[in-house]
Amino acid sequence: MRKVLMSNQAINVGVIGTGGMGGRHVNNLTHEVAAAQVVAVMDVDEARLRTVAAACGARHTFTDGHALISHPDVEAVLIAAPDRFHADLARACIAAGKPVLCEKPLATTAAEAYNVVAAEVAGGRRLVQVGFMREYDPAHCQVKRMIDSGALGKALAFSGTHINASSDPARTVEDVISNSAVHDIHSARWMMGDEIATVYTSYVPSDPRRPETARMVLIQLTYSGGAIGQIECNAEAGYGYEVDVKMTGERGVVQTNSLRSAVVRLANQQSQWVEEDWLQRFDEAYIDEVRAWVHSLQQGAPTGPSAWDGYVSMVVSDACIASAKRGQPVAVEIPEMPGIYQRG
Ligand code: ISE
Repeated sequence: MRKVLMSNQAINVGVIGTGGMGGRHVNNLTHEVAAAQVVAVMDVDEARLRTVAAACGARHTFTDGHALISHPDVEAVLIAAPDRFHADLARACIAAGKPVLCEKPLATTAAEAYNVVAAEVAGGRRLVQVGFMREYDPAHCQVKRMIDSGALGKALAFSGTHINASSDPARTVEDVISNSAVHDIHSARWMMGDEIATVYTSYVPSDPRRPETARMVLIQLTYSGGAIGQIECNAEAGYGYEVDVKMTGERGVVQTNSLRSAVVRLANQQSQWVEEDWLQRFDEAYIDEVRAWVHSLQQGAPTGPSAWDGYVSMVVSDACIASAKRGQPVAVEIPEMPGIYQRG
């Protein structure tokens, strides 16, 4: 493997965006990954930027992402800016020859995501990893190992449930699919080890007078190899956050259980804590994701979810949005995967 960074030394990371997600990554890189140090942070909120820089000891602060990417002290970049900036910043990292962990979605449309893939392919080596952190969640990994072991027989169906507590203001159908359900789309491909062939999306608007909004989205899938699947994405459940997957094989079923806390029985009631958001539910996954990313860079190049995965998830996301608008099933057309993305 051609090395992106020739180093057994700590890798100097620059983090773009220090809000909820970026702030968590800064914290994890600083306290949980011995092989990394955050040397630069960028945010347009200058007060937050100063607080985060002081807390992690970053020596450089920027209010412009491109300035951070081109700074010579920055060896690798983590992008946690708003979705609409992802593709442009990821391409800047590729142009600078710097590895990048880009939060999902890689772009807000498949066409934009393809530009990232094209830039990476032109450079002839992988630099981009996309933040599909569920690949690092212990329970998801167990499901994947079990299905890949063949013990359950051939996989027949995927089912994903994605419950978000609330959204204010109401979200658009596009946003619920491209920002939230995109995780489930990636899980559906990853778990099944097959591509999605058709999608059929139905949804309930958040405000019945505004059909462009969505609170509940249901996506039915068919796969190229004949399996089927479904994704339920609730943007406004009102009670908490849950993500689960279930795989049905010929001989059995394997599924995660989002409710990780102890079960309490009291006063003729049984109860369990439901987590509030993804930062709670995927706390371990986010740590393992950045650890694995930094380790992969020390070994040569990123090995986690690729720009290709980021692109294909957006092709499927665009098809889901088109299906929601037309009220009809839509076929998913995926071009041939370029050689640099072969895993293993
Ligand atoms: C958010 O951006 C995430 O990435 C979370 O994992 C997801 O559950 C949530 O729906 C998204 O808005």
